Amino acid sequence: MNISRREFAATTLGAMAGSLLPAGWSASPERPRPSGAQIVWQREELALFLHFGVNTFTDREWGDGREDPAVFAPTALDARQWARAARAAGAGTLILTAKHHDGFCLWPSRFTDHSVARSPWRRGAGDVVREFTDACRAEGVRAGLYLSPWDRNAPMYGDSPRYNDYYCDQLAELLTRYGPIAEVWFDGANGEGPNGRRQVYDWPRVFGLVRLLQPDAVMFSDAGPDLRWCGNEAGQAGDPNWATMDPNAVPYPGAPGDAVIAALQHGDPDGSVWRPAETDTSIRPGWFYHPAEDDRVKTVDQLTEIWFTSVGRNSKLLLNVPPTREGLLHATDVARLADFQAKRAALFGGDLAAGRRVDWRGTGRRSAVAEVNLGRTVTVGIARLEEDIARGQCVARYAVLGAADGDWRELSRGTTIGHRKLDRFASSPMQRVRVLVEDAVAEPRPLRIGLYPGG
Ligand code: FUL
Repeated sequence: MNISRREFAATTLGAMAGSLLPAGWSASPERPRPSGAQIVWQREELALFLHFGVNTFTDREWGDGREDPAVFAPTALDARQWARAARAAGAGTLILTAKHHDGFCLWPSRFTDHSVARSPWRRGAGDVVREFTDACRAEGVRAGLYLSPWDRNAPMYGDSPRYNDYYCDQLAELLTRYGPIAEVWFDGANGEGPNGRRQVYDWPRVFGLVRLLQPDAVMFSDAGPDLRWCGNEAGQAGDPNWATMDPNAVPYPGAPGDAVIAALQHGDPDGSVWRPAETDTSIRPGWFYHPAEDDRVKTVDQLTEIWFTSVGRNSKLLLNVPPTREGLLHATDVARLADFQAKRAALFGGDLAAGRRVDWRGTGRRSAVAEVNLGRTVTVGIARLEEDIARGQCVARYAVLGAADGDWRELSRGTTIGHRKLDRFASSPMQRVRVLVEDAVAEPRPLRIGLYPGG
């Protein structure tokens, strides 16, 4: 007999299984857990975003779709340089804007002339998506693609069924020509088309196509299905930040409203789906490269701050580093990425709790205490707390306490933990550290604890 879990629960067999549970057990509904692909996505912690296209050459953020493909003329494009910089920065995935809102395709699509095929670059025979995916593979990083739903060039945009066919045809090209794609990024920005009409998207069809053609890829949009937007472009995930959420809270990508933003920021402890928040922000003020912003690249301190408010709040950081008109990442940005990586290595290189046993004791149905004895007095200024998210997310409120002699002092307190929570406090000497789990949405499971000097 081959029946699904839902069908099983509805059968008499399912009812019997419930009654066969040991006395004192209740068949409580299982909480959502991540898929294997979602775990891989989250453990990577850092991905790079590459906004590149006609805007790079017109000095704009949003093209209007009337750009001449001839403007796309990178003089020294080298995708290996992008991938090398990403790897050196500790990023596991790179996501390229294969098509932005202007509709210009960085690959020679069979379905439009508005592409690299009509540009002077490589005499019209080039394919940026090909060079990008090849470079990622060669450098051992994963490739992701952004395909803007909003298309200000496509004449059939707003003629909904026809544009949905066009969009799916382009998606199919991207997902069948270039080998494994780790992440597919659907932007929520959706305005009018060249004819002033708005498009009604067939999202179930789009998501279904990705599942069919790249079953291991994760899909990002405001409305998932695998990853949700964190609700802003400033590098700040919500606090609290649940990886679970109510799928009805954000019905489609680009859905407006304060309630939508709150749902994206915080998730929902009672949510029925696992849909963690991705934090996308740019290393520069804009998403595309503008020479005037060469001296406005975020500092290592700003990037480190963003690390604490994204990865340090149970999210993943998708950091945009835009290629220049040469088709290279700018030297300033590459150096900044390397310095940012060095800073993280310095902050998190020496875990003072490494190899120390964490004593774990339940103190109630929804509370517990974890304690680490560091064996000596050391300076501690950062705590790294982690739940085993493969088994779901559970902690709703906690406090971190430290003691040098016998006196316990509160160092920080917070709400959710999830994959990773990073807390900073004034560095001070400590011999023992305790984490009190004060509330949880299910019986809490042992936490992993890392401790660092800070500074
Ligand atoms: C937004 C877009 O409108 C921006 O141009 C950029 O692509 C950003 C990542 O998403 O919605």
